[in-house]
Amino acid sequence: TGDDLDGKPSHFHALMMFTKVYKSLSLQQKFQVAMRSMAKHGRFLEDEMLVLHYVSDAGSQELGEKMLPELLLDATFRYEVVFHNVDALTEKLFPIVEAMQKHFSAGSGTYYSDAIFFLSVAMHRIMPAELKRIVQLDLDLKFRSNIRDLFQEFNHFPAEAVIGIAREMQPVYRHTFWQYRKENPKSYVGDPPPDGLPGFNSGVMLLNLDAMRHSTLYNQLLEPERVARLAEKYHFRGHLGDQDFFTMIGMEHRELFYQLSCSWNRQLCTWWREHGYGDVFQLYYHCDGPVHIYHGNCNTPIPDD
Ligand code: UPG
Repeated sequence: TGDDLDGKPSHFHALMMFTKVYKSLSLQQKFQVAMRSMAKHGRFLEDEMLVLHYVSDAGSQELGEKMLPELLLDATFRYEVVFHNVDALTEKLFPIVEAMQKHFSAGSGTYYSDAIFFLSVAMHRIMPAELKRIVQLDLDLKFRSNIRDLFQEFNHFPAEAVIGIAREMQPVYRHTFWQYRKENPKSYVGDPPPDGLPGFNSGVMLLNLDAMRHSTLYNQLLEPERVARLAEKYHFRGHLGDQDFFTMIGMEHRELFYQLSCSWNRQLCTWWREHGYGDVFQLYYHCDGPVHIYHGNCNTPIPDD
């Protein structure tokens, strides 16, 4: 995995969280849509391989192994499937992310099992060094373009960037940063695009693991004191895990993030339109251009093309 042929990566790694799927018909349906559309639009060169990583429990792995051959029947490319045990990963992850969990998790306590929602944050310390780049995807996606083109976005990262991620398309962080915005009325934090900083959405993420390993700044930001200091500065209290962490450090250090186009993560959830933000909603929700990936977040139905 992660090998180079003449400096050209021949293996393309994609990872999805895949837990409790065996007991949720809704997740199974999302999985089918995501994998069928990925297979349908995926094009790779002959010597290339798409490596599909799933973070699973035993029951979901068994189901995944049974369903995948059929879902990928139309694939014209070579692929390989790797299952990672969620408990084994959680054990490695917990000590690294334990301190930040209280700032970015629902509820009051720090739950061991919530650590996995921060996998992307410390993936560079969990995965073997040979793995240089990986794309992390939610299950509630529908591809309308070749996933190989998504990997090409790694080539546009500026020197200091470690993660490629699209903006959040609802005013959720306008809400989260309410107090900071009141104290700093001239700040762009939580404002809509094109000039504002609306935060990030974690449904589609390009993780340059090599760059994450080598970035002194990024690794400093994982230290509990640094996280606590920033959370205090921004009065930040969230419940969306990695997405909250990246949003918060992105307000302070934009150079760490390559802004992926909204067409690679066209989120469809409209929850905040009905919950106090109808007046500004469209400013956030708007996205120009052809959609490469639909993201049916908060269980929003995805259009049939
Ligand atoms: N997942 C599982 N098992 C579960 C629940 C979730 O494997 O029981 C995985 C799955 O890959 C899923 C992902 O986790 O796609 C995210 O969970 P999901 O239920 O899709 O999150 P939502 O709460 O609907 O979405 C919020 C945001 C969304 C963001 C996501 C991840 O709306 O934009 O990408 O959280 O933080």
